[in-house]
Amino acid sequence: MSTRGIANIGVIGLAVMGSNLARNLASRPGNTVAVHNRTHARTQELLAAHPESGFVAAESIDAFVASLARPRTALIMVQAGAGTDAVIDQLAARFEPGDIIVDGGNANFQDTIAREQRLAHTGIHFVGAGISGGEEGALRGPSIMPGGSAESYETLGPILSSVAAVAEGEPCVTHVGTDGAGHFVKMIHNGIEYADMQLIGEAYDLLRTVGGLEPRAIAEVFAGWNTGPLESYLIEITAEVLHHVDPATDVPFIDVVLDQAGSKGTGVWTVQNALALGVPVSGIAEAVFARALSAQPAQRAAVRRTAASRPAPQTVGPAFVEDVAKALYASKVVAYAQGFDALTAGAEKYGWDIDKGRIAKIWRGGCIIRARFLDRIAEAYAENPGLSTLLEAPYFADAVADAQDAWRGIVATAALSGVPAPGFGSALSHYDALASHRLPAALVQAQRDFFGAHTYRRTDREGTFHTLWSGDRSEAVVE
Ligand code: NBP
Repeated sequence: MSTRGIANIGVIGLAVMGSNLARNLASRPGNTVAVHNRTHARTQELLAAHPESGFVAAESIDAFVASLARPRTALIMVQAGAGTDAVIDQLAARFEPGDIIVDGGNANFQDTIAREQRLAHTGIHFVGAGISGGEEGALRGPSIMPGGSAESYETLGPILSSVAAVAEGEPCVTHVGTDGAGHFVKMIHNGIEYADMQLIGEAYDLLRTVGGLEPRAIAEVFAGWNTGPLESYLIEITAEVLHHVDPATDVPFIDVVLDQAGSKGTGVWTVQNALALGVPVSGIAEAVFARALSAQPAQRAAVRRTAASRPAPQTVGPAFVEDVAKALYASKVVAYAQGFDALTAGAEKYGWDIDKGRIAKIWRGGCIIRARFLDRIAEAYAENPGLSTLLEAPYFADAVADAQDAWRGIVATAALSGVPAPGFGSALSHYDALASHRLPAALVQAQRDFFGAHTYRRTDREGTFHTLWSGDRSEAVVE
């Protein structure tokens, strides 16, 4: 039987993500899936393991392209970077105007913008699609954040909707914006994920070090939290991790894991871009720095040796666990508010029409930060799409106000007990800075004028001014 033009979607790159997505696609009615991998043995393994998928396998790139129906639609799931470029070039040499190349890997959105521009003259649509949920998500339903042209989404939308996770009856996929918007939104998702994980880590540390709870008891606390407003995938898996006992040593698994965290770089990208955009994503930055600090064993050992006596953990009362929950919730509100601020700034800079309420909705299922909480964010933007910050939405304003006493108490307790809580602390400072009537930025601006004649504006009249600091200290109107 000829396989010419029979597949409505093709997947290139059949490592764990590509093969799981291909299987997911093949399991949905209406899809016929072509598959190709540089090393053909991998394709053969997939076919042998999953004959039920009815894949159209292609050993060569020419056969792969020939097996696709028009407009040809190919999803690239290869290693980000040079591998992706190599495959794009292979496809672009064979595709025709109107065909669609989708990069579902973890590309930097700037690379996606450049790749789209590179292909623009060919009439081939290039779509960068953020895909979150890891290998399990790829197989069972990820959250998908495609960018690219609106025209390509007409073909792509139904295909991606068929495999995406479903939350409250809606597929977790939407056309998030043009060119690199998909990978930008995925980057921000990952940044928020970093912040959320750090905050959960700090809650665990406080419960253990100050609260005196053992991992199993903390697991129960997290399992309980997972039935309330903190309900989320990350809280759920934290309970499971803390329950787990290392089979080799019979001690809590958490105690045999080296306390040095790694990363693949998307948190760093988020912070770098937010810095360039002038958006204070301090929760994400603290999370990235906390991982970096953890991976400095020599410094840690040196300061452990030289540090003066360490404070004893504070004595805490029966409300401690509940207070930690409140501090966690309030800090999380700030971290998400910061992430959505970065989305707003990116959309403005790159000209994307990003619907933040829709983004909150497609993050409710399939992805790592999926949570009940995102419903609240979607509701907040539905009520007022022009929110200047999530912190002004009535629901979040009330939630943070309710948590405030506990939050301050926990940050103070952490400091007095010598427990590092950079996420909780910076989130509280962010909130307090926004809520302050007057900030010491006035002093900073005056200092800038003193040493660099950087000028200042006044509270009592319009204009730009400079004080003649090294002269008679009279004030000059600059403009
Ligand atoms: P890997 O990132 O491990 O990449 C392996 C695949 O890339 C293999 O199919 C390999 O072919 C292919 N490949 C390479 Br390497 N260089 C190539 C080239 N020059 N030409 C053609 N193919 C090439 O796979 P993965 O972990 O499945 O991830 C795929 C993408 O999805 C990545 O961008 C990743 O960042 C992203 N992602 C991963 C996750 C996750 O949880 N793992 C989650 C979300 C997104 P070969 O078999 O011939 O070596």
